[in-house]
Amino acid sequence: GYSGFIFDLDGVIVDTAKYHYLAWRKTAQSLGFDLSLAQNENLKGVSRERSLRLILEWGQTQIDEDTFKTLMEQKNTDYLAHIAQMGPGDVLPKVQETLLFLKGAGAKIALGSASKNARLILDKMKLSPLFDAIVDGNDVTAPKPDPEVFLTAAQHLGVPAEHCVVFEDAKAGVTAANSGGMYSVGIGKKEDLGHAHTVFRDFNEMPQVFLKGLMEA
Ligand code: B16
Ligand code: MG
Repeated sequence: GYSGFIFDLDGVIVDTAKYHYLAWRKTAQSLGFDLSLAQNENLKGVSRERSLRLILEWGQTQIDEDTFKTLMEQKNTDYLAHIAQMGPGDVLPKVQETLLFLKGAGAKIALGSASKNARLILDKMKLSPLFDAIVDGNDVTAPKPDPEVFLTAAQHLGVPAEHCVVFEDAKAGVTAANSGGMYSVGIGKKEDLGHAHTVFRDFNEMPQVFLKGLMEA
């Protein structure tokens, strides 16, 4: 059965995807173009640096390395200003219950996030103590869709990849989980996450028997 459960952060545990979008949109607008929600879908789970490279490509804009660094810093400052307002009440519905249920059943739990702000956010949500391992954007070199972040998380848990389940809201994250040989659960729309093994809109829609089934599989 599956005994390792790896959670993405942004868009799975907290709805920070909207803040990433607001901050990147501001970046794009400062350069004279806009960033659509559809484009933003392709930024989910993507590292900060790669996100800015994509945005510049879409806006057909070239900048020097110094400006690139400044824009990344500015984006993070704007993003953190949104995050500053958040607290435990912003944990998405049924996430805490799911974590407690899995823990109670003896499963191991990890965070597998591309974000360099992951530890800060998990602390703010008062969820850090529930995690047996935390792997984030500071710990890996190859960003999603490379499976490194999830493989490292599995390693820290001491659970083989093929006994791990990954919860992901991002296309790139589902791809990463699949290529790591894990069971992928998409959190979001089937249209975006059709390559996941299973998709639920959110944790409210995920019955406990589904999790039990995975553990007993
Ligand atoms: P940061 P996840 C990802 O987190 C976000 O989905 C993505 O939009 C963001 O660009 C990336 O983290 C880097 O975040 O700028 O905070 O280092 O979904 O993998 O938890
Ligand atoms: Mg995400």
